[in-house]
Amino acid sequence: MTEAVEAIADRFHPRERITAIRALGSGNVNETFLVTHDGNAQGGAFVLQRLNTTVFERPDLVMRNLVALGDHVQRRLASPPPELSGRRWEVPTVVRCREDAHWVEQDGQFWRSITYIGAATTSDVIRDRSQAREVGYGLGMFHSLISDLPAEHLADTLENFHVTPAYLKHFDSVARPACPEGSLLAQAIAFVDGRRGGIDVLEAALERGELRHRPIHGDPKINNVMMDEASGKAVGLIDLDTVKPGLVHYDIGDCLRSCCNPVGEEETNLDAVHFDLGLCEAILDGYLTVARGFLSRWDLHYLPDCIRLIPLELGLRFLTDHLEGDVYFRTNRADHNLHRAAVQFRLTASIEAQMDAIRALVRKLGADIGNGH
Ligand code: GN1
Ligand code: MG
Repeated sequence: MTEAVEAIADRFHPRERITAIRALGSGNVNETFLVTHDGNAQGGAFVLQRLNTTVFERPDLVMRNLVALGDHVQRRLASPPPELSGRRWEVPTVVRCREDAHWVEQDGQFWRSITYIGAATTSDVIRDRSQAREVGYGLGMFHSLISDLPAEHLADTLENFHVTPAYLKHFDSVARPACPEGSLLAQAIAFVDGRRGGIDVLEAALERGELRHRPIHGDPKINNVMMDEASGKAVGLIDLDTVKPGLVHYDIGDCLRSCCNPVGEEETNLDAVHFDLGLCEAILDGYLTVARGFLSRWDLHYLPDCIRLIPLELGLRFLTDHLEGDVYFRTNRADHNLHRAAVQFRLTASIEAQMDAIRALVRKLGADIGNGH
């Protein structure tokens, strides 16, 4: 590990007691490390992260949200909901640096530390339906525990995050190079152009008052749900920088687009990409065991739309970043973002082909939801 990272870690924990620092996870935005140490009563480990301040322009507000969220959930866990009985639930919280500040700013970089959830793991692709059900439960529990955190207690740290029409507007403002007909780029652009109508479906529903903002996670993809190593049960959601007010639909769509493509979002063989309806059913079923109580009929009505919209949106975000020269998502090869976009568009097409079945599934699972709302 570089001397620079060691020096930062030392601001949080005395260097001589640190036993190892290694890269952690596969995030596309921040840089994350696991620091292990001995020499204090708990021993253990913490997560050290360099926040991408090009993406998060107000890291101080990200930290404020993290503290507000942590405090709120700790209060809720003092009398845990019945669905949590027999389970553990963990919330990553801010670890202050040795000078007692919430973060360290050095050489124009923003570093912070959060607690590490032990005896739990994440995976990049889903194994089976029982794991899918747990992922759904995890998202439902997360939503349930923050459902009474007043949205105005959370700052909007990423303006227009998951507002699909805003991403389309941005895409339209970016120069498009001439590209050979039939090329991957030409196909990707044509895919977006063919789907402009209805791209505002969720925002229009919000505007009409059919949907409303609540606190959301913002990025509940499969590898942000931690599973207990022994029991395989969901124990918490990590990567809380995108927690802010939004539509729960963004989260549900994001979770499903990430989990129901069994080959994962980095797949290079496009023909292997598809949306697995069985996994979708397991996730929604797990989600609804907890979320049933706070969803309305309108929430339910727009679920099929968000399942289609969020992969389309992510594809559009990857494609725009490709056209802009990879300024947002971290890449490790030329055309990486273009391939990522192509994966999301294949997934969108697979969802579109199964739309009737998805609507029927949502109707079946939500038959008794929101009566009286
Ligand atoms: C980014 O950095 P990471 O991997 O946690 C992105 C998400 C995307 C995801 C796709 C702040 O998340 O919105 O869904 O990549 N996060 C941000 O892998 O833009
Ligand atoms: Mg993230």
